[in-house]
Amino acid sequence: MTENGLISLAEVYKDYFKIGAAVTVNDLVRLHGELLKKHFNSLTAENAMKFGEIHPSEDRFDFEKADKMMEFAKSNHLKMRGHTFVWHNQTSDWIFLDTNGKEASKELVIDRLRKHVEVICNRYKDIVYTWDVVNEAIEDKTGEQYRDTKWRRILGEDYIKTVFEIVKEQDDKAELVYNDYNNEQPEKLEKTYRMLEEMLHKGAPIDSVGIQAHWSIRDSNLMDDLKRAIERYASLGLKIQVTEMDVSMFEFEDKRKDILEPTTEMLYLQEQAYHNIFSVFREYKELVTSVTFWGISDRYTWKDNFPVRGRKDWPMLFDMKGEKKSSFEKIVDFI
Ligand code: HXH
Repeated sequence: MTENGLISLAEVYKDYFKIGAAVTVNDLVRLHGELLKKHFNSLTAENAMKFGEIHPSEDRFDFEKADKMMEFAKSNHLKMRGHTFVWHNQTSDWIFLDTNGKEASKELVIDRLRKHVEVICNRYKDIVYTWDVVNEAIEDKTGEQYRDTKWRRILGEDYIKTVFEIVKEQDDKAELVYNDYNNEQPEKLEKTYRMLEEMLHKGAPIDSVGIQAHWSIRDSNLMDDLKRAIERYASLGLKIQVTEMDVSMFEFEDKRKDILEPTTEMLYLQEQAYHNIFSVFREYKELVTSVTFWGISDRYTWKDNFPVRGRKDWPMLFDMKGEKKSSFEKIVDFI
């Protein structure tokens, strides 16, 4: 830890954008707790504020984990990103069912969603500066524009607008975000652009696009795609948040399980990637309002189980011991 002595990432970037990390409650103590306090000024609950976790049945909320995060954030001068209200995963089924176990009506689902948002916003809006209002609504496996989800089936075509309006009613100060992955890639970028343009035209209070940024060390075209995406979203008057960044040692198609520690080449490619990506973020600092990592150190990351279950990955800026990697040095070496 002493080695991490002087430089604070959040401090280095204080005139650029917030620097965040996704956390579980276990990250609030010991090594990760210290790293959070030192290097970050924004915090996202990796799971604790997802619908299924925080509102498991109609009459029961489970605030325990999210409250611990809020307390940590308050005591240590961090703000929080709220993640996430409407998503097709990790959502409780009760919201879509009526008392007979049949699909609930639009009115009932809207009424329940409004109550959910009201409770969550009232509890957390002092510390939450931005909400991922809708997560991953664009279809990317077929030619369809929208992902076929229960939300869309029940609430109808304009449900994204409806949901943003509901959140806006409860918190008119926060930055409201549409969040997705691969939305810097040309095809998904165009689908997303069309959706946002239409929703904004209809009056949806969308402030920003969340680029999840689950990337890898060998993403060709990433810098060009990223710049194009930022400019294209900005042309709609939107800001950008980088919401879930990690730079995997493995391309998506690479399913190898025999690599037990990162090779020299991997570490080199990773530091180049981080260097280039952060140069782009800095270039667009007027548009980018936050950059959040989906984890803290290589000690624990969701990439250890995705896309290959049980395969260790090393996508973060801090290593297995919590020490700064060369990737860290590369993103602070501009000062
Ligand atoms: C994010 N999804 C979520 O926003 C976050 O809440 C979660 O904790 C982790 C990551 C990323 C994601 C999206 C789709 C997906 C996997 C991860 O499913 C795929 C399946 C096959 C191929 C590509 C994506």
